[in-house]
Formats: sequence, structure tokens, C-alpha cells
Amino acid sequence: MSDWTIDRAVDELLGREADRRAGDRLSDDWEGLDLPTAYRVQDALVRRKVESGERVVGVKLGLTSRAKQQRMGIDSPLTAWLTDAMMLPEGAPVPLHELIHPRVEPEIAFLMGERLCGPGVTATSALAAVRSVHAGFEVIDSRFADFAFALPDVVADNASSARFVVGGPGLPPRDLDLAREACDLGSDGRVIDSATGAAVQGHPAEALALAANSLGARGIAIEEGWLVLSGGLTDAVPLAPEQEISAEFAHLGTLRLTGV
Ligand code: OOG
Ligand code: MG
Repeated sequence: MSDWTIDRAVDELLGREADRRAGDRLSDDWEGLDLPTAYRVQDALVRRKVESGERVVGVKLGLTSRAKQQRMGIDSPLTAWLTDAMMLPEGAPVPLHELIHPRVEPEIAFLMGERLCGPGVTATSALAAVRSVHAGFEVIDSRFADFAFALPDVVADNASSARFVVGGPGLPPRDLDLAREACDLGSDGRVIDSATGAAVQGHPAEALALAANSLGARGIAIEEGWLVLSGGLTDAVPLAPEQEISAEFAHLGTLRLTGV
């Protein structure tokens, strides 16, 4: 018998974030933690952040690439929330003492020029709602030990969200072939991985459509002015002190991020 509730799960996850400690999976102890309940925890968690002064600035996809799905052992994409407190300016160092066990992954970021709401969103209609496309980094930081979780755990944990960077100034989608847009991931000047936009759902616009349709099924629209992260194109890299991770995109520019 477990006595978990949505509120208790939110307290637990926010407590771990504040204390910088990872813990056990919720699903080990909470039999009733199914996917709808997990999204209720996620929504309640972001509501708590908003009550404490943070502002929702967009949404992210997770587990959209084979590289990420294989590493995490989960093959269902998911969505989660981005707030202004997670946003790092381009080139800003990542203070590691604020985080538990951060990992960095290169992503494609969309800035929305129009509201987008599923169902029925296609890659074409999704891309038509985009103002500009940007190079992105996400710094993920699971509140579960060793990033070991089942799907409802990671959904409840706002998909390990911690920090993100969006490169400027971006390009209009019509100027890009996003499936072919290449990205080299570097660590201290050495290329350690690479992918193209096709890594996320075959095309980053398919990932965006997936976000619009899954959020739409929960009655949520992607608003004009919001950012959307595509999901990591490659596996994520653990970030160590003084380590510089770079993401060199063919047309979207290069992002660099250093742990301090
Ligand atoms: C879950 C978050 C996944 C992505 O881009 O695939 C994610 C995790 O890997 O901890 O953000
Ligand atoms: Mg990510």
C-alpha cells in the first residue's frame, strides 16, 4: 500500500531539485502511477514553479531520437514544460553546484510565430507556424539516481528538465532543409558524436507536430512566442567542471557550453 498523491510527488521532486539529490523511482512505490497521473504530476509541478514566480516559455519533447530512446530504455516520446528560470544565455557557464548530475544534449529549437494546437497537426502545418529555427542545447538533470526511470517517472519529473540554451538569431524554416541539418557534438574540441535533424522523428517538424498533437490531446496549445525543443539529436554527454561541450550545426551556428 502506498499513499502517494500528486501533491506529495510534486513536493518530493521539487525537494530533490532544491537539495540537489537524486532518489528512487516513484513507480517502485506508487502502483497507481500511470501515464495520465504522471502528466498530472508534471502539470502540478510546473504550476508550483509558476506560483513561485517562474514563467512558462515553451515546451520540450523528449525521447524523440533512437539515440536517446536506446540510452534511456524507453521508446515513447514525451512532452514537458520549459520555464524562464531554466533558460541560460548563449555562452553562459553552467554552474554545476546548482545541479545534481547534469548531461548535455544538442537539440533544434523552434520559436513559434503562431499558435499551434492539435489534433490534426502535420509536419507541414507545424513548420508553417514557426517564426525561426535555432541551434539549442538542453542540460538535463534527472531527479532519479543514475537517470534510471520508467516512463511515468520521467514524465512526472518534467522530463529531467533543468536548463536550456537557444542560439540566436535563428533562420526562417524555409531557408533550411531541417532533416539534413547536420550537427557535430564536441567535447573539449574533439568531435564525439554527430547527427542530422532526421534523428528526431525523421524530421524535426514531425517532432513539433507530435508535440502539438500530444499536447492538444490534453487540451493544451503551443502559444505564439513559445520555444519548443525537438528532443536530443544524439545521446547526452555528462558535463564535468571546466569541460566545454560544443554543438556545431551546418547552418544554425555553433553553441558552446562550459561547466563551472
Ligand atoms: C529524459 C529527457 C529526454 C530528450 O531530449 O530526449 C530529453 C532524460 O533523458 O533524462 O530531454
Ligand atoms: Mg532534451
